[in-house]
Amino acid sequence: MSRWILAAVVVPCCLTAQARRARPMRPGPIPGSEFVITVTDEGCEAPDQVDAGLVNVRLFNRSTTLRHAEFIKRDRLTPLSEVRELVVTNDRNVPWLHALGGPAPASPGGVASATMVLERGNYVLSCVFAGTPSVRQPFPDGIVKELVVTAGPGPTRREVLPNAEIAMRLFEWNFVVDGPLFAGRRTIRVENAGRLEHNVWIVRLLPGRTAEQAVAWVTEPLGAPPFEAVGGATELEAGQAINITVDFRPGEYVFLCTLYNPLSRRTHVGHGMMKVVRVVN
Ligand SMILES: [Cu+2]
Repeated sequence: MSRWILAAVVVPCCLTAQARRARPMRPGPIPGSEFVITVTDEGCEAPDQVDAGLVNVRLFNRSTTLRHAEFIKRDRLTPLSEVRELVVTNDRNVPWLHALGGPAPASPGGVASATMVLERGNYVLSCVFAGTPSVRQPFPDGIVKELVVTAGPGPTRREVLPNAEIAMRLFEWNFVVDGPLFAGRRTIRVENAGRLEHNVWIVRLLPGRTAEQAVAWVTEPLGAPPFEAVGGATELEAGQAINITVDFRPGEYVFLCTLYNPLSRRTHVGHGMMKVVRVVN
């Protein structure tokens, strides 16, 4: 039995047993619920319920490939199997699925973090391989999960994202970042100011590797990537924003939008949606 078939049989029952309600509040000065996702080659372990409002998401990548996590709100209670098919085939151009972002991507052994505002409703959480959307590959069943965002015990109020020290705007076809990037742990507000959906990968080039090689890899991910992925935001629909936290070291980084444009049959990075940034002390 292949590993993928074995995963499809074994993982769902394990995940059901391990699924739990997220802790409602974390102590200390950081507001919001804590939401921990652990991704392996066999599936994705995460809470199946969380309180509405601010949610601090951390993605631990225990798999052997780049991984990210997408929060997708759904207005219609379509069976998960149908939603899953839309997600894994990247055929998501339906008005009842809303891409609200999430942490992206983390290299194997790495962590990616994001803070989001989630409204009440029914969602799916997708932890599919963070590669070019046009690449078809096997997916274990547990890689796309149901998530319910509930009203929570406290008073209902409209939550807003905390202030961030750096702002990044995404649009067709570039990124704008306010001010220089210095080494250290930075919080970035990522906002989709464009008309189309966009994402951002933040990658640190390995020594001797180039931005052109990074672009080539996300377009056709063959072999080991020429970079270390350190974070970013998964697909955001127009007008959406999340905060991400990234640990920067001095060096050369590239911002990339890896989404696929079915009209032009090119990735957004193929339209020029990439930016090279040098991080200094
Ligand atoms: Cu884009």
